[in-house]
Amino acid sequence: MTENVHFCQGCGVQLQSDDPNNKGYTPKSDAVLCKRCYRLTHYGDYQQPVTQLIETETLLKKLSSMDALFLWVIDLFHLEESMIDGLIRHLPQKDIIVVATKRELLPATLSQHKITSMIQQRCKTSNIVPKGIVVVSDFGKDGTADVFKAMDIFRNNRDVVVFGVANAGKSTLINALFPNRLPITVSQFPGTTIDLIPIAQRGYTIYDTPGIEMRNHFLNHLSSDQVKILQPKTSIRPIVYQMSGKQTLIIGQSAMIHIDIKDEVSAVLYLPEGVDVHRTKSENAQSYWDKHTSGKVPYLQKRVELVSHTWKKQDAKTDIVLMYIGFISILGECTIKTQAIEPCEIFVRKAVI
Ligand SMILES: Nc1nc2c(ncn2[C@@H]2O[C@H](COP(=O)(O)OP(=O)(O)OP(=O)(O)O)[C@@H](O)[C@H]2O)c(=O)[nH]1
Ligand SMILES: [Mg+2]
Repeated sequence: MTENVHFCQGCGVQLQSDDPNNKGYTPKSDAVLCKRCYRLTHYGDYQQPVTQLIETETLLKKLSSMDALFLWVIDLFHLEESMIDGLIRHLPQKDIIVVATKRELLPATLSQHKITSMIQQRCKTSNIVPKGIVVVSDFGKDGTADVFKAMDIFRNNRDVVVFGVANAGKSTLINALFPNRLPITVSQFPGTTIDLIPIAQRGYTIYDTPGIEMRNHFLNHLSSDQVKILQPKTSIRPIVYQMSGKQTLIIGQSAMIHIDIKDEVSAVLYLPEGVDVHRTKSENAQSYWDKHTSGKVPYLQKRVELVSHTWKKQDAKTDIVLMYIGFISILGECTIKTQAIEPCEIFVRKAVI
């Protein structure tokens, strides 16, 4: 006789009562949530999964074998971080709808048209041609009707797979689409959903999936208070600096951005409130970094080496992206050198706003 196998409705893991230190543990035989999801939901107590249950390659292979409509969830504030290396190679010939979440974090003045063309442009760079783009906002309070409309048009009797990088807002979106069922566990940390969660709906199944590419995620190096700061719930207020000469922006205890300016530059900072920013003359940057950045957000518990990079500024308006933190738009002629702690990745792109 085979034992009944049950799966956690919060994260998708197989439930077990044998090993308290392993995934899926629950002391109760009739539980619907594993202990981790239970504690996370009721006490906000997050325990990182020991290892990713499904490797990214294996997950993408599994997804590619499914005959389904694919909803690719991207985080609008972290557009670059939402990209998946070789997506088209992994999911060739699939019907993909982009669902962009967290719209309310970007300025309200940014038009819907601008947002969709910004996504289209970015997809084009990666040779991705989505069937449609839907923008949702405010934890799915706005835009879910458009998601249903897109599914109705493109589903063609197939199931639906919701996928994307860790923390993009996949599970939050599904909870907003189906508010009357037991919610899937969501959290500010990447790696919350750890296996596929099938949800049977109106004659088809919609699958939540674990986040892709979450190894060495910057947020996993930070305290939960800092992660909360970096996961804002309301609009980011851009801050503008007019700069000239050789100036440095110091971001927490994570990065220094040295800007050598020809005439004048305006820098617009799209960073969550609570991220510590200090502006100084470049000649004073190192001594400020050494003496005053301890405990400035974001920071790691231990000091680590800085990685330096010099960037060629090719566009009139350029964004310096600090992965999982935010971005800084630079308008004007200058050269940019960055120094950042190892898990904080930086790169430069053509400005998106
Ligand atoms: N501001 C804002 N935050 C959101 C929105 N949707 C999700 N979030 C936040 O994003 C974080 C991740 O949400 P999840 O739904 O757990 O993301 P996920 O893609 O399922 O993450 P994994 O399961 O780890 O892959 C949480 O802190 C959410 O509160 C949104 O529309 N706006
Ligand atoms: Mg999830």
